[in-house]
Amino acid sequence: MSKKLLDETSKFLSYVLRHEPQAIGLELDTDGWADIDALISGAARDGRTLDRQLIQQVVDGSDKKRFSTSEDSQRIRAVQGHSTKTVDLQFKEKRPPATLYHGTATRFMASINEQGLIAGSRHHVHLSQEVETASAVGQRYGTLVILKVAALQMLEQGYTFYQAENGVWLTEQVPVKFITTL
Ligand code: HQG
Repeated sequence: MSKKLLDETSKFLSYVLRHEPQAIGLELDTDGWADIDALISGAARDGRTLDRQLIQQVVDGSDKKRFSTSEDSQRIRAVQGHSTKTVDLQFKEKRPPATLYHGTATRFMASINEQGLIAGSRHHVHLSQEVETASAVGQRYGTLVILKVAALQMLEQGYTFYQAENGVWLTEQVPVKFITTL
């Protein structure tokens, strides 16, 4: 299986399982689960050949563990990162470490300095425990800026944090007063 095919398939799965399931006539339940046979036939109508082996390799090989399959191997979902309104994942609340990191780009900073971090089209602001992960995320958008978020202080002031099963930290928003630049 070529890396290119695995990367392309991972991007496709992110697209349909997080954002636009309707693009291939796929139904997700509120927990984000899609039937794997329906995913394969929906993708085929879109001219994309998927099979269970390829899907499983993407699930197992995903550096960020973006996807999971059900115990009976009949269903698949993205574990976080959704924008589609049909999905409402019930994340467990969790006490965050003192500091979490968010990677972004210089071009967003004027707006972030005014509004804080907002979820945008996704359901949450995404934060990470490691600077390296935040760097990789921020670099996708331009010249990197790493922001430090005073997560524990936020918790103490009533904000809620969740952790997805792949370790990504989530919160609804981060007001300016809790943000510093690394
Ligand atoms: C920025 C990756 C202007 C924010 C990662 C980011 C993550 C603002 C962009 C996941 C803003 C949104 C998500 C404000 C935030 N004004 N810009 N007030 N507040 N922004 O892609 O966090 O590889 O929706 O800094 O691991 O970059 O896809 O979010 O630059 O978990 O699996 O608006 O994507 O996972 O971009 O990345 P995104 P993100 P995957």
